[in-house]
Amino acid sequence: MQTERKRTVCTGCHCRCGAVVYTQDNEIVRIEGDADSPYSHGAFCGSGITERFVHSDDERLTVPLKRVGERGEGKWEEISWDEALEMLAGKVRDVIDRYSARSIVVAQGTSRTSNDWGQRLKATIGNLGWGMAPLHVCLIPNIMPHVLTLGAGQMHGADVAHAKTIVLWGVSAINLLPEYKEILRQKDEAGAKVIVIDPRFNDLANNADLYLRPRPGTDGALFLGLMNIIIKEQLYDKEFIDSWTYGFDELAEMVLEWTPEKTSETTWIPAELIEEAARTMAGEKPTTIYPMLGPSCMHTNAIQSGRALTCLTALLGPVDVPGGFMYTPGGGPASSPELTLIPPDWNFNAPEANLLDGDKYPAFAAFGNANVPYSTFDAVLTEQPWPIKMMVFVANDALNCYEASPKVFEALASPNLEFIAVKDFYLTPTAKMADLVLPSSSWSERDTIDEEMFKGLIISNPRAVDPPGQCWDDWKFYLEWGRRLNPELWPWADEKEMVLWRVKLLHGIELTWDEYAEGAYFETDACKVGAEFKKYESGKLRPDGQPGFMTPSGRIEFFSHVTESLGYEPLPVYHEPLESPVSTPEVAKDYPFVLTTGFRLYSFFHSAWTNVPGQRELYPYPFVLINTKDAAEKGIFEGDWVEISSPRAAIKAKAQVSEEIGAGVIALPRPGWRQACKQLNLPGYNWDEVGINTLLPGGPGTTDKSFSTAPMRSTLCQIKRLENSDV
Ligand SMILES: Nc1nc2c(c(=O)[nH]1)N[C@H]1C(S)=C(S)[C@@H](COP(=O)(O)OP(=O)(O)OC[C@H]3O[C@@H](n4cnc5c(=O)[nH]c(N)nc54)[C@H](O)[C@@H]3O)O[C@H]1N2
Ligand SMILES: Nc1nc2c(c(=O)[nH]1)N[C@H]1C(S)=C(S)[C@@H](COP(=O)(O)OP(=O)(O)OC[C@H]3O[C@@H](n4cnc5c(=O)[nH]c(N)nc54)[C@H](O)[C@@H]3O)O[C@H]1N2
Ligand code: SF4
Ligand SMILES: [Mo]
Repeated sequence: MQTERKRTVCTGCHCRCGAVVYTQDNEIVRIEGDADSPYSHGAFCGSGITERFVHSDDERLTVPLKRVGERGEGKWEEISWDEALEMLAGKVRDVIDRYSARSIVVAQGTSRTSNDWGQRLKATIGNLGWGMAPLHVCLIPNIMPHVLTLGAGQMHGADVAHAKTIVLWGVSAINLLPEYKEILRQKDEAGAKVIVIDPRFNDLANNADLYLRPRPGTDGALFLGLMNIIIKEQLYDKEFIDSWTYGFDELAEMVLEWTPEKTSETTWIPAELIEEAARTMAGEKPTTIYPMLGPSCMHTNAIQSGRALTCLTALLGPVDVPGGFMYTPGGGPASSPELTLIPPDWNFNAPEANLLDGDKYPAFAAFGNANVPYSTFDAVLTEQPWPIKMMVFVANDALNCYEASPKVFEALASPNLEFIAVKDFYLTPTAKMADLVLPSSSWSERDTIDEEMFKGLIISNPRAVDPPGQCWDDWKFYLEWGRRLNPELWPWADEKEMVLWRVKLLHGIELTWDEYAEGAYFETDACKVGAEFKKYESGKLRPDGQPGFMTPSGRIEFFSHVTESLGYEPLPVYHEPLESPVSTPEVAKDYPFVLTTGFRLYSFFHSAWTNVPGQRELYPYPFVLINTKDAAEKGIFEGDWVEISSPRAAIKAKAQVSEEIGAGVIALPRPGWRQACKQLNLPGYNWDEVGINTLLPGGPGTTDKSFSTAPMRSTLCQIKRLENSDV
C-alpha cells in the first residue's frame, strides 16, 4: 500500500501549526509538524495528533439526524443532507413569516475557520453580525480596551524576539506553542526577564524570573499599583508621554491611592514583589506584555481591567517599536463588507441592529456585534423583548460554554424554542437537545483556509483525507444553506471556489486551486507588521495620514471619552468583582473560597476530545485544584471526590491537592464534562453533575455592566469532601 505525504494545517486550536499528514487508503497513518511553516517551524502537539483517532472513530456523527422521539430522548432517524437543508431553509422562512428574522439566532463557539461565512449566512437570513458567540468572555474584553486606549487591538502583537522583559499575564503555555521556544531563547541568550502573573503556578511560571500570584479578579488593581510605582519613581519616558498621550495628569492622580500596601491588600501579592515587578518592567525595556484571558476577560470588572492593562502598556512606552506592542495594519484578521455583507457604516448600537439587550449593554453591541448570550436564553423563556423561535449552533456546545448552564438547559428544553439544530462531531449535551444534528468534517478533511488570523499569513488548508460518511465542512454547510435562502448571494460551486474568491477579494492574490494548495504559505500585506516602526510619527496609523494614533484625540488615551460614552468612568478605575470576599462578605461566610474556572488543559479543546483515549488518559476524571493547606483543613486528600458549591449550584470533581493554586482559591479546569470513552472503559459525566458553568451567575447585576462579561474567573465557592468519596 502506498503512503502519501500531504501538507496542510491543524486548526485544532488557535496556534495553527503547519501539518504533514501521511495517509494510506484514506486512513491517517502518521501526523507531524511542518518544519517549513514560517509560523510554527515544525511544532505540533498531542491534541493535533488526535485527528488520527477522530478521522476513523466509529462513534463519530457521519449522517444528518432528525429527532423522532421527545426532545432530549435520544431517538433519531438518519436523513439526507437535502432533507436536512430543506428543514433548515423551510424553518427560516416559516419563522420570518410568523415573526421576523430576529427570532432566529445562529450561534458559533470560538473563532473557527468559517467566521466570515457564518456572518454572511446570518446576513442572508436578515441579521447582521455574529448572531451569538461567547464574545463577552473570549478575548474581546482584551482587544476592545486596546482599541479604546491605543487605537488598535492586540492580536498576537507581542514582539518577543526583541523584548528585554516579557510579561506572561494570565496566559496558558498551550497558546504559546509556536512562540515559547523564542521566549526561552530570548531569556537564555539575550538575558530577557520573564514575569508570570497568574493565580496558578502554571508551567510557564516554572521558567520565570518572577512569579506573582494575584487573587482572581484583582488584576485591575495590580495594574494601578504598578503604575503608581512607575509614576512615583519617574520610571517612564516623559517626552513620549508629553507628546503622544492624553490624560496623564488625571491618571497620575487616580493611581496615587494605589500604594504597594493597598495593592497588596487587594491582590494578596506581597508589596515587595509588586515593587520588584514594576522596577523590572520599567527598568529592563523594551517590555512586552502578553495578556490572554486571565487579567481582564472573565471578570465583572473586565473592560476597566483591560483599560488599566493598556494604560500600563502605554506608560511603559514601547509602542510600535521593536520588542513592544505592535500594530497590525487593519487591526487584525482580514475581512470585508463584500464578504460579510455588513456595511462599513453599520451601527450595531442602533435599534434596527436588533441585538438582544444591545441597549442595556452598549459596549457589547458596539464591540461584540452579537446578541447577549444570557439575554438570548432568557428571551426564549420570556419571549421578551421578542421571541426566539429557532437556534442553530455551529461548533458551539452551549451547555458547556455559557454561564448559568441550568438556564441554558431550560431554554433548550422549552417548547417556545420551536427548532434547534447543532452541527458538531459528536452528540454533545447540546446536540442531544436538538431537533436536527449535522455531521462535520475536521481539519484534515477539508478544503478551506485558516482565515489569516495569524500575523497576516495565509496558510492553505487542503484536505489530506476525505471526510467519513456525509460529514460536511462548515463552509460547505453555509454555502448550501445560504444558496437555498438566496442563491444570488451564494454563487460559488463549492468551498474551493469560495477560498479562491476570498483570497482575491481580501489580498488581491489570484490563484488556481492547485497553486493555492501547493503554495502552502502566502504572505499578505498584513505580514509586514513591524517592518516599519513608530508609524504614529509618519502618519501611517491614521486613515487621514496625519501623525498620531487611531483615537479621537490622535493620542494614546489614558482618559477616554469614548469609554465614558459606553457607560464606564473615563479613567480605568478598579472595581471589586461583584461577588468576592470584599464586596459580598455575607456570601463569603458560607462560600469562603475565590473560584476561578476554565483554565485550559493540553489535551482538551473546550469540551472536545474527552472521548479520545490518548487525551482522556491524561485527565480521566473531572478535577479541581485545591491548596495543600486548605485541603488539610478540610480533610481532603488527593483523589477524593469533593463537592464544589456556589450560591447557585453544586458539582463534583476529584481533588488535586498541591501548591499549584494559592490558599483561599479553588480552580476548576475546562471542561468538567466528560464524554464516555469506550476504549479506556471510562464513564461519561453529565454537564449538570460536573459542568463548571452551572456554578456561575448570569444576567443583569452579575456581569460587567456594559459588556455583559460573566465572572467565569472570579466568584465564590465552598468545597467539601464527599462522604462516599469513591462515587
Ligand atoms: N466557565 C468557563 N466557561 C467558559 C470558558 C472558561 O474559561 N470558563 N471559556 C469561554 C471561551 S473563551 C470560549 S471561546 C467558549 C468556547 O466554548 P464552545 O463554543 O462550546 O467551544 P468550541 O470549542 O468553540 O465549540 C465546541 C464544539 O465545537 C465542536 N467543533 C470543533 N471544531 C469544529 C468544526 O470545525 N466544526 C463544527 N461544526 N464543530 C466543531 C467541538 O466538537 C465542540 O463540541 O467557552 C467559554 N466558556
Ligand atoms: N488545549 C486548548 N487550547 C485552547 C483552548 C482549549 O480549550 N484547549 N481554548 C482556546 C480559546 S477559545 C481561548 S480564548 C484561549 C485561552 O487562552 P489562555 O487565556 O492563554 O488560557 P487559559 O488557560 O484559559 O487562561 C490563562 C491563565 O489565566 C489564569 N487565570 C485565571 N484567573 C485569573 C485571574 O484572575 N488573573 C490572572 N492574571 N490569571 C488568571 C489561569 O490560571 C490560566 O493559567 O485558549 C485557546 N486554546
Ligand atoms: S492543536 Fe496542537 S498541533 Fe493543532 S494547532 Fe493547536 S497547538 Fe498546533
Ligand atoms: Mo475563547
